[in-house]
Amino acid sequence: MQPDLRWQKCGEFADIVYEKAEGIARVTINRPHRRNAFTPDTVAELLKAFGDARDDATIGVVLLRGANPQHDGKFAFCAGGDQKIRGDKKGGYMGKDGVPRLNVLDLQRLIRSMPKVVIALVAGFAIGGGHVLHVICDLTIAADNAIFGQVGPKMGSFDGGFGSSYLARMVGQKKAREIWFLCRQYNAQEALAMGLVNKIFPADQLAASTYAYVRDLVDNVSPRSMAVIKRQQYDAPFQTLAENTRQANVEMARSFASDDFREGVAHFMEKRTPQFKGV
Ligand code: 1HA
Repeated sequence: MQPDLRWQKCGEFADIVYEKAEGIARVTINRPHRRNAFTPDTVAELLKAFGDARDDATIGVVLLRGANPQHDGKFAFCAGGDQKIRGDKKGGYMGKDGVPRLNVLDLQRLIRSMPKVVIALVAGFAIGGGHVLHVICDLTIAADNAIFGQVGPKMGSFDGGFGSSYLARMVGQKKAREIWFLCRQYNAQEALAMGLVNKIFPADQLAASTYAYVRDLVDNVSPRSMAVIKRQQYDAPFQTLAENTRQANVEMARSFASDDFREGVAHFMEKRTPQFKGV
């Protein structure tokens, strides 16, 4: 397959670009001015695109990536939740309609449960909720400039569902705790060594190299077999994680009322070190 596939744009979206070509769907988060951070509106669009790809019998593989390169030449897959629209009251992340939503957890569940192979293409930063998104995907292909990490606790936030438990099953308990507690950043080679990514390609060859990799999946793999493998081998043991995710959702809604949550966004906006009080 050539990288110059004739991508057909599907639908009109503000924050994402959704395209299809030759059995592949491609979803691009298109908010480069915020390192492709997502709002509830972005996530609503992602849910729509992923829902369409799930239901389209011609689609076998879905690629998720961030728009690149950015205004300053840097790259980002996704920097997580948009800190600039985190409400200052009890609501957490607020969409344009003023209603707070945690719909990224719905997106996580959709990606895990859909009977299609979902591949994260990570160039640059996969940080916070953006890191969780690539963890949730079935495969991750990284550019050699990729940077991975969680930041939640530094922002008075967390992901107590798939983002914690699934990650721990992927990289092991000690490493997962280090990732969440210390909030360090890891390069592509470190991510490969801990089992976070499947392949690394040079950034300027990411698209072309990925297409060859994906072509094999689209042309030579039975979609039916793949769907059953995804459900039984990988997801069946994770039913409890889905329940954990639901509980984490409740905890998160509670924590929106905390001082720490407000301080998490305040220090980021004011570019200073945080002063958390644990309340
Ligand atoms: O906590 C949750 C959730 C909780 C409950 C349920 C669901 C959740 C879902 C998600 C999340 C989270 O994701 S929490 C964590 C949210 N993410 C962050 O706090 C990351 C913040 N960003 C950074 O640490 C850095 O920007 C970076 C390591 C990704 C890149 O650094 P760099 O290259 O130095 O760029 P920087 O200058 O910081 O950023 C470029 C522009 O993008 C800045 O805008 P500017 O000041 O030029 O106008 C910056 O503010 C903006 N930006 C970057 N990340 C975000 C962002 N704006 C809003 N939200 C962001 N996440």
